[in-house]
Amino acid sequence: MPKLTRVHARQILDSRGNPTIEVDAWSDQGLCGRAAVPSGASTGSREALELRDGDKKCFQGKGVLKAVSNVNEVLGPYITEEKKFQVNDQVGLDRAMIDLDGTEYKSKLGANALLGISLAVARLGAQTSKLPLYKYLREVLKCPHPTEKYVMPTPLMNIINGGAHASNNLDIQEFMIVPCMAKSFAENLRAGVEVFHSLKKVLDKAGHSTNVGDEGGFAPNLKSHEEAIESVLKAIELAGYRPGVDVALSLDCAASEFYQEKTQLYSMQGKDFTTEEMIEYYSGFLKKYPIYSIEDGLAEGDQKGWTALNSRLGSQVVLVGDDLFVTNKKILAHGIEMKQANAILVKVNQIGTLTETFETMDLAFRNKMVNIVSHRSGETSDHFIADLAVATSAGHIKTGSASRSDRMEKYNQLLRIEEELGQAAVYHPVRVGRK
Ligand code: 2PG
Ligand code: MG
Repeated sequence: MPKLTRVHARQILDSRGNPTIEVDAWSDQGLCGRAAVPSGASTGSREALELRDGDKKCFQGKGVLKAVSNVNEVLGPYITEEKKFQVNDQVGLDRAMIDLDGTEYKSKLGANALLGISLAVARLGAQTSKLPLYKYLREVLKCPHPTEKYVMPTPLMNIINGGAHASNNLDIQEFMIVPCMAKSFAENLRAGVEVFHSLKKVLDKAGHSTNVGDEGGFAPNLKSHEEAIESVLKAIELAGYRPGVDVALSLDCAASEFYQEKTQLYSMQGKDFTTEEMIEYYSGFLKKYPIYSIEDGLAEGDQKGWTALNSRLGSQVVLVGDDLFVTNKKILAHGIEMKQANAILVKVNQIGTLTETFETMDLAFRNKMVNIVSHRSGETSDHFIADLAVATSAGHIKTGSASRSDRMEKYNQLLRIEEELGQAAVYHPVRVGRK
């Protein structure tokens, strides 16, 4: 088996024009795997550390040259010394990097440094095995997967952007659609794209801006969250689909962003809400709208609130922990014990290695939780997560709207994979159909 002989990192720019890290990993056969690291805006406080230089004179403090040098001068020499790793020894490699860093949140060397290597080596392994990445992740690295056959993910497409992703007045960060017609990924994607274009017409007609936010969704100033939801429902109908049957709705509230730790109140749409009132607010939404999932409906610090939310609404809707679980196995285990949610958002850079991502997903699958593989609001053209979603039969991918190449790259990769797989099944969300 070929050995890992060299890794090299460089600073590149992401979809927001912020620096990020890209890594090349080489084998002794001369093959090279490459990966780039994404970056969030509404981050959970317990995410693994994204190491930034902090030099205000350079990229306003957002440079990643320290992380680059940690790859080139520290991690790289250590993991390639005496060619000690075979290119497919992902677990050995990831563990060695975690041990070398030695901190709980990868704060010494930076999760961005570790993740760049981890993903680049997985790509190198796939090349060496002459397998497409999704097959390599499943067949060689034995990633967790709840179904024997490959299942194409159903997309969650963020077509109205608010919160930290846009400069508008919407506190809820993401108004998403879930095209779920169970025919094929390509058909679902087409429906999503058609709804996106119809939404442009709906917003235009109502005199709203159709500029887009960080994830390629529209970012209009609207009267209320209800107006956002109703605009999306109109767009679904205008595109010729049935809301709640062909295309459902999904929200990412990113509520940590508008939670006041001190008062334990949520400040939203010009009002303050207690946890109980927030739960009531969502319960009202579920009565009125065909909502499939609610992500980060409460803040990560509102630990008991999550248990109350899940006990009240968990049988009606998919409740997704993003900032709450930060793709961390230990934190997820605690959440499972507390019965806090029935779904998890999976973001590779929240935890910092592929091996740990697999461990977290495995725990979630074993507890029958819905898994949603997700992009970050700051992305690159790297489409690793598309392969990850298929390899793990995750069921869902959340990777933005139907514009901006950084988002479309992931959808396009899924089209390629579906073509290659032939008649692959597509995930059908069981709860959709209820209005
Ligand atoms: C989220 C993500 C991705 P960010 O909150 O789910 O949509 O946003 O990357 O800014 O954390
Ligand atoms: Mg989120």
